[in-house]
Amino acid sequence: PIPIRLADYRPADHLIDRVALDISLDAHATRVTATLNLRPNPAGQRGADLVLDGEDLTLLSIERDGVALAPDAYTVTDTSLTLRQPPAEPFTLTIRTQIDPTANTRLMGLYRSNGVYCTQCEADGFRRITYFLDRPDCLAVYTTRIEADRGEAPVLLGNGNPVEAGEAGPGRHYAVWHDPHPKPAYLFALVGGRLDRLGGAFTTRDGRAVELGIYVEPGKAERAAYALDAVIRSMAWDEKAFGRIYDLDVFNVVAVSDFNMGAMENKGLNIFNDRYVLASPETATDADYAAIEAIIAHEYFHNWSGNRVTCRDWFQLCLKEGLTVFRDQEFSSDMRSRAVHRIGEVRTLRARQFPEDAGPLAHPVRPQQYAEINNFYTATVYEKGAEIVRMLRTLLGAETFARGMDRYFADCDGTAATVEDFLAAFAAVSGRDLAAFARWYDRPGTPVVTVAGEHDAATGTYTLHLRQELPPGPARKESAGETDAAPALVIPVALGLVGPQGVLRDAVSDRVRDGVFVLERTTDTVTFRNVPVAPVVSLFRGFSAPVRVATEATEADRLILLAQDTDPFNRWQAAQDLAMAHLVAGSRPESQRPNPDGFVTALGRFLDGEALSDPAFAALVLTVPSESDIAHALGDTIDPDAIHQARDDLRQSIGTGLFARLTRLRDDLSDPAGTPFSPDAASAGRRALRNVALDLIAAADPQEGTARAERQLAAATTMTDRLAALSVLALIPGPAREAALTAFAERYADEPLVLDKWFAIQATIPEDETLDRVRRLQSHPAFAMTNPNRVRSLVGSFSAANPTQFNRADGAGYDFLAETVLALDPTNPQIAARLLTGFGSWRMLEPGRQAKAAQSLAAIGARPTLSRDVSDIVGRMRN
Ligand code: BAL
Ligand code: ZN
Repeated sequence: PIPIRLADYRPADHLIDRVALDISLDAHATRVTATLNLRPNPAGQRGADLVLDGEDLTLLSIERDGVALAPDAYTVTDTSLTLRQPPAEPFTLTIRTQIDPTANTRLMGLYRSNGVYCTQCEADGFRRITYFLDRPDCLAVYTTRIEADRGEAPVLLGNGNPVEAGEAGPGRHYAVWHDPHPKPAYLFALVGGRLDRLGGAFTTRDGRAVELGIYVEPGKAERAAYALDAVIRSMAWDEKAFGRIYDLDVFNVVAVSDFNMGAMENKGLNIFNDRYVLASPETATDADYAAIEAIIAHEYFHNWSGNRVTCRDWFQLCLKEGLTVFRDQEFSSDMRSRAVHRIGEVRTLRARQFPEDAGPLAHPVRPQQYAEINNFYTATVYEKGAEIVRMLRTLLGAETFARGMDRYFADCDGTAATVEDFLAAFAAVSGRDLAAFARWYDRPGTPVVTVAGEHDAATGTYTLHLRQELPPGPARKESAGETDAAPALVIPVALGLVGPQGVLRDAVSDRVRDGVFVLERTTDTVTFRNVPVAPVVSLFRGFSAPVRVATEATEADRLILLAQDTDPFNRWQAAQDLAMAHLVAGSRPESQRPNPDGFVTALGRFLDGEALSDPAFAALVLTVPSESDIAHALGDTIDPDAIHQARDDLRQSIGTGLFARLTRLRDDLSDPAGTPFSPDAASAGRRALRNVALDLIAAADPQEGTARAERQLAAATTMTDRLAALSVLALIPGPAREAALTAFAERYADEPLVLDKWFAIQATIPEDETLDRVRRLQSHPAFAMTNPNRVRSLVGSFSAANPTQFNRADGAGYDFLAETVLALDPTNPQIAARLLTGFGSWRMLEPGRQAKAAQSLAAIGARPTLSRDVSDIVGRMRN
């Protein structure tokens, strides 16, 4: 595919001020009449042809200012409609097209999900509805008339506010929606179908009464209660935290079951993957509730960061996504425990973004080029993009940052903006030059910060030497033209000194302000005074920058941080580092396995001291790093079986060493009979800790673990407890596991979202038979290749979360993924391409597995009819 480059951006040659759409829904022959008010763009090229985007459309007619166009006045191709020599004055085009929503398996544009008509237009789906300037810098005011069979689609929803509704001939009805806020086409949406509604209300700070509606599959309205509550809390929070007020009379959320993404922020009409709306104690885990809260908030917050201020072009995707992730993280932190949430954010970043940044798909937060934009909805754009915003706040301070946000929204409201516009707002309010900071947007790869310290007892000083560098690898290749001598990044290092008795509060340095040192050169030095004894340095508190840290810290140093640091993130990090030292050594065949007793004893002390005061935090401290984290700590010639074994061994050591404590903890944390369910963070934390304890008990004693898990499964009143027990059983081969899996499937035969969990648990069993099991499950009646959630649960879990089996030494796991990608590509290339990213870390593997992975990638690459989505990923993966 030919790449599109940021450097080639130029404004459109025409503008569309107003759009009137008349859409008559039909399962196979939906008719769309689009009336576009066009004019030449003063910033564009004078006299240029008008080139509209279009894809999979049947053109029925086209008129200019009410007069049918002569056939030689325009040209239609598979991807465009070109009007030659358009007028130099404003004019109107009326274009009638026909589309087939039932045949739309790509789930982009207008399609049907379980019989419900719905749309997905980001990034470039609107061109599958009508011919249009389908680019984010083309902002128009939309009025949409939707007509449908009343029986088939009693509910008709559009963007903006409802204007009128009525009969439209025998059996048919219509609704008109008007959105007064100019928007790009990617924010267009409509829904038509049989849906139940859970209604609510919110009054904005400026007195606007907003009608809220959550629309779901008939019979499931009560499962939307948590989502509705999250909408109300999001609206209130955005007013208070960011001064952002909602700007329409209605706000609707619709849950559909076939959806490529998690959700979509269409103006006034958010459309969601149903897994991020529907929740009940019987069907949803605590993690599901937290995800619903976060994603409802995320899509709502886009109303300002994305919709009112949108992106000039798709290279600026992080402008709305990174910022909105930052905003939803702050919301969730305020709703829950900030420290626990921060650890979760960093775990996600390390699990998804660090590997991406270290592999063949590495790209800057703001890419310089793309072949297929749908492949850039990545952890780098979202999660690392959020970290950049967070660093900006750390550097400027909360108060200046808040003024900068206000300035950004004020200056850019109603525009399609750039990263430069965003930074300009903060430069204006702070008087700071942010040019060096801006390098974060353009530099791929995770920087490594190496830190060494020396204590001088005679002067009572402690000096830290810091060095930043970009590790060699794909990221360097991607940062075009940059070399080892690339200018430094601006890295906020939140830090403090700690001793065996606690934080050394008297230690000060002129270069540390509010606990933060700013590393803006390749190397630098910081000296603390008033340090009578050799301290331990607590670095990157709260994970103040998305970097890897290399230090000479010893086990003793880390034990001090775990016990004494005041920063909860770094206490957790110390436990992770202690575990990782064992896991890395244990994963290397030649190395001596260190004795974990000191670490296990420290965990025991930690549990005795505070497990019950903050169970959610304790659960995280007890969770050993994932196999993927260990692989990335090792860096190369990875043997996934050795990693798995090392992790099992450490879990077993912890379980054995703390057995009595863990069983007691489970008793202490059990809920008295009749305790009502609450999804709040404190209750979820108690469940999390008792289930981590169960996992470790089972690791130490599988028989005891089986018995306890079976009892928990029988008595559980929440999906969290039931699924945790099933996950424990899934790791222990034998009849108990198979019986439990069968019973679970029978109980939830009519609950597709719950069966997704059941698919995922089985796909991640680390045993040789799992691939056969996954293949068998592909024929299960509840599985469907047409449904993205099912594919992600079964195939995605196997490739992304089962390292030993996906990376089988015989290459069968790779072959399976390649087959599935090729099977899916013709119908849903977006999901096929996403699955293919399961190969993202293939170059880190030992040579035998690398060769097998290369063969599978070559087999995909050899298919002559690949979609742009898949061919882009496979090309970069093999490059
Ligand atoms: N804009 C795509 C879905 C999301 O990030 O909100
Ligand atoms: Zn988003």
